Amino acid sequence: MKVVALAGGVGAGKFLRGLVRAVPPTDVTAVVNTADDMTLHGLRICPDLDSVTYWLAGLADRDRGWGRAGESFRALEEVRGLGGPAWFGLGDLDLGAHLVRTGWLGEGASLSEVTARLTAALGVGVRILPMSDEPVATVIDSMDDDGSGRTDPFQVYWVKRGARDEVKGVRFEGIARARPAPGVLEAIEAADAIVVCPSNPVVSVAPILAVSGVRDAVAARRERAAGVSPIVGGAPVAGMADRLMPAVGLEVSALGAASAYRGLLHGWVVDERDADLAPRIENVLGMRVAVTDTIMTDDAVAERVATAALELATG
Ligand code: FO1
Repeated sequence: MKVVALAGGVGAGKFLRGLVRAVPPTDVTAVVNTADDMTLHGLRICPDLDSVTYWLAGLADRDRGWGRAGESFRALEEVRGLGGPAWFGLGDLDLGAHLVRTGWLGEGASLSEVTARLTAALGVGVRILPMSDEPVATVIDSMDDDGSGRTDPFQVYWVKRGARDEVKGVRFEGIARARPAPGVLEAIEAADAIVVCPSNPVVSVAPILAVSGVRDAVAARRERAAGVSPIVGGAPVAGMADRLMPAVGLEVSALGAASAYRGLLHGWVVDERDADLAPRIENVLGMRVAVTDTIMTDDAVAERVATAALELATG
């Protein structure tokens, strides 16, 4: 069964570890958000591509969610001591990927080619595709504590400023010029199942869908498409979706997250704690709902979540 997963960072990484227990890894294509990417110290950093890669390679730090297990931060401390920007936690092992990626991009390789080489080197069987080879940057328009308007790149809003600013709007700079990376549309068209990972609907999945042709390609396969709620009991399992969803008119609930995919998905997996929302999701949004434990504390739980999503997508 050929499966396409639309993926952000941590939630997607955990989910994909379960998905590859339910179907062979070589049957899975993950289309990953790149709008969180940034350049720092001259290095191209792709947090969601790296999170998904590290989780699937068995190298992720399970507790922290992002970055590598067994990581050290000696280079970062040196940067701090030298007076450089040290607000973004680049670990020593993680830096290896950024160095190699930046070098290959500088030699003219596309982000897709670089990603294929990195994932092969780390033994990842899933085909991991960036949503686009062209750069797209999420920009957050917000209001700070003293009422002044601000505009920040996503990682500055989230990591440097700790998501403390009141979000007024979310934009994806460069999206109009971004074409789907090679293989993205073809994979969606050929998929037996399309699954939206439990990722942030506003800054992880929305940019993927906003790449030219992707939303239409998914909508055309709606009967084969299902998603997993990243919101459980009215709060995100990880990340800052609760700060961002209201800014784009979405309620912070499993229903609100589902409504981001109105007309796109046939099924929606919610946590047991949100079982009471199932009738409204079915009646208002026309989606079939599966209820299960979606807190992916280990790969066995993630496999059950993935199986529920696959059943909805193919049933
Ligand atoms: N998240 C943090 O909260 N603090 C960090 O210092 C940080 C560093 C970092 C380095 C590499 C990387 O791939 C991800 C990193 N993240 C960090 C996670 C990242 O900011 C976001 O969680 C994702 O972009 C959202 O999917």
